[in-house]
Amino acid sequence: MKIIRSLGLALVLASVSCAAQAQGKSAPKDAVLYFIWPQNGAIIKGGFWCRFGLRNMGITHAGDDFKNSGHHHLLVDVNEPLDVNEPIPQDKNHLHFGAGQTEARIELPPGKHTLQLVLGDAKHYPFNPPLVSDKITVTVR
Ligand SMILES: [Cu+2]
Repeated sequence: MKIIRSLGLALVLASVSCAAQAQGKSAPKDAVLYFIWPQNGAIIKGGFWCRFGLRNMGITHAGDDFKNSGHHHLLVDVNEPLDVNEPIPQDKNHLHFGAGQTEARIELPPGKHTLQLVLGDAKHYPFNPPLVSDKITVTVR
């Protein structure tokens, strides 16, 4: 009886650790993701160079599985929260920079837009908890 009970516990523990692995890796506690440019509230004419800042972690190509590193993603006008159990979507609102870019030329229609950076791992999963920048608002004239 005792053996069966502890076997059951072992199975529970095994499935818990599997679930933890399916989610993103954890980023270093002192990692910071931020916008170098633009700044919150910026008023921009036409296209602009968006510059991505990252402290205490490294930038790699998508697919390169190195410790404490990842690649940038820019979320444009995204309001839904990120799901750490799913890869970051790939569409016109979720831009991937899998070649290790740290800046990008961005063209947006006139009006207010929100921008947010998210670091993704080799397989495009957010870290867990997600490493994100502040969400900033810019106005394109
Ligand atoms: Cu990606």
